[in-house]
Amino acid sequence: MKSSENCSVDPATVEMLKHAQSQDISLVWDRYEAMQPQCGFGSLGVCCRNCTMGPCRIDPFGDGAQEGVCGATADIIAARNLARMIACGSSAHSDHARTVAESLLLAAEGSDYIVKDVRKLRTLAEEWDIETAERSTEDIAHDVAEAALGQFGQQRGELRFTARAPEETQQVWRDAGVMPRGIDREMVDLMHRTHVGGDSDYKSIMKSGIRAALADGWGGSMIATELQDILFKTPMWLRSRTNLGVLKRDQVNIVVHGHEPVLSEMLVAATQDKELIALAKSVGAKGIALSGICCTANEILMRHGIPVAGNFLQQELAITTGAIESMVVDIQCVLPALGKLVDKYHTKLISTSTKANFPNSEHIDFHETDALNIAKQIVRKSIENFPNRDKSRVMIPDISSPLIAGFSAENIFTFLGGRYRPSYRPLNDAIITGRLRGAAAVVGCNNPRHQHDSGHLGITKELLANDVLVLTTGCTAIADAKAGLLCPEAAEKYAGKGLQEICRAVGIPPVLHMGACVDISRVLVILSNIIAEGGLGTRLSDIPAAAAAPEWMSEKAVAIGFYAVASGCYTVLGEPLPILGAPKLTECLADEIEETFGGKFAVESDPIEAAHLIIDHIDRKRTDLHLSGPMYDVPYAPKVSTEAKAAG
Ligand code: XCC
Ligand code: SF4
Repeated sequence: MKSSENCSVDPATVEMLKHAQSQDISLVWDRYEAMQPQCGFGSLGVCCRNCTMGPCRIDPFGDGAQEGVCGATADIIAARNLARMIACGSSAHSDHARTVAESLLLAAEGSDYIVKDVRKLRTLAEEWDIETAERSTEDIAHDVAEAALGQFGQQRGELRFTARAPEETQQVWRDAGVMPRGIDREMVDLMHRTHVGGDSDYKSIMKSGIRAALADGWGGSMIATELQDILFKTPMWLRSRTNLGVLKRDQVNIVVHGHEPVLSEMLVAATQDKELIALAKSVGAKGIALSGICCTANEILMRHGIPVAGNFLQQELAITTGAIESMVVDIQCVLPALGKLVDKYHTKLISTSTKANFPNSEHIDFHETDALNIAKQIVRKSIENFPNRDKSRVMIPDISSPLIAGFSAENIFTFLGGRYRPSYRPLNDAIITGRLRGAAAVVGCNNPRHQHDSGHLGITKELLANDVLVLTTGCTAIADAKAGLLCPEAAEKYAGKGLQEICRAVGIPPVLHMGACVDISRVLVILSNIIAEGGLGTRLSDIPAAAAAPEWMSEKAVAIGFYAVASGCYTVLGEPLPILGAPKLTECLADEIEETFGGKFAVESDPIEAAHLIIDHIDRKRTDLHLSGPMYDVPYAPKVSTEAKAAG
């Protein structure tokens, strides 16, 4: 394997990598290396196995076959493959949303779940024309849940939340024929048309792909965010810590990993149960320590301040600390490799989703109807496992960082607007005057192809230095938190003068943690609010803003990229989409698509260069809006560039 320092810029990860190497434990980085060289046809997107006349592959050098047995060209094959990635990614977010909607329905009928944010429930009910006057919370929750569930099977019309977008952006979608009708419908449409002998025009395949992606961003993901806020409360800014050092030497460590907060929320409650804490003490532990990995960690961080043990590439390392009694997983981004790994430790891998079993996992089916009892059962099992911990093998890096999280479309303005002026006006004014150059959403995964966290940190620091406010979610947010970027002090260290002034005046960090990846829907709402506030154009694509996913790897990230682009966002990827063997499709997504939607994709693996693509884009948008340049111009290549470059 590469040296530990080449694998990651995170000191805790480097320390644990060395530890794992000394124990002869193979990790995701080793498997990545063993997989080299990876298939070139697959990377370029020109391999098809959609029927058994194939598999077929197109020779990218033009010497061999230029069409599949059915006659499909590179552009058709790559478009179909990409479309299927979008379908899967959108389905993941949306099926998660379905579970939340079902849980809200249970809350209405009386269960362990209760509506914690009644105000948000009522606001959403009014938005959806559901009667609220003189009705009980349960009745309203029932109707909202049913209406949300209706969005999945809706056959005609437009998804409800698309009405949140500026009118002109909605019209762009209607004119382009990509306005999503129903969530499930768009996924089926996309799968159907990619069947052998189906849609054989890469442009119309992409059109359907965009519709499915919009059904994620303005459908599934937004439903998940909104209903989770209603059920578990809208986040409020809070402090916590992150990195493997949050694991406790003397307590029962339970780590949740995956995505759906319907489970992790109940575990938060169960780990606070007095009887269970007493039980933990009876087996010699000082208490029960809950922490998380990946997006489910972000969910309970945002609402309860539960510490985050790490991001995607740290899931195996967490187990190699030897200090985890149970890793409780649901679905998405859980490496099947965990099965083999837990065999070497006392750690129990507990799978809980009806949709996902894992090798070597003990399955405890999580029924929303008996949620708290099941959560308690999981906690009890974890406690009973504490005496099996081999203390001589425990190795927890003494590294963790403080952070502030809990930003939402509702509370960002109480920060940026000041407590007494609840509007987006001050945010818009900050951009209009150029104190803020613009905003960028930096999001996404980790990928062993890239030095862990270096893409996130490199691009984010460079944006900050150039007075770009950064919004973040998912594994990027955890990377930023580990590096101290989610603290107000980070503004002094990394931000340009204008952004510093804003951060100082309102006491915010220069990077705002908006939650899990489904919560990128919060960014869509914020952008819509910015347009509604006025002065920054009439379409989402007018805003001096952009997006980046420096270390993305998942199909969910593809879906997000597409709804971002279709929502007018210039989106810079650190890793190309698997389409480079398809010249026309590549041209379409990197250029032509902008004319219709105002957004397009760019690929740049160097984080500093990527940041400057975004900054240039923001400046172009400022010019288009006839705004002045940034208030304080930053000379190119400030101090962080060299630092990050050296690290890369
Ligand atoms: Fe998964 Fe959501 Fe990616 Fe992290 S960022 S690796 S998708 S956990 Ni969403
Ligand atoms: Fe080959 Fe066409 Fe079948 Fe794909 S659909 S495997 S390109 S014959």
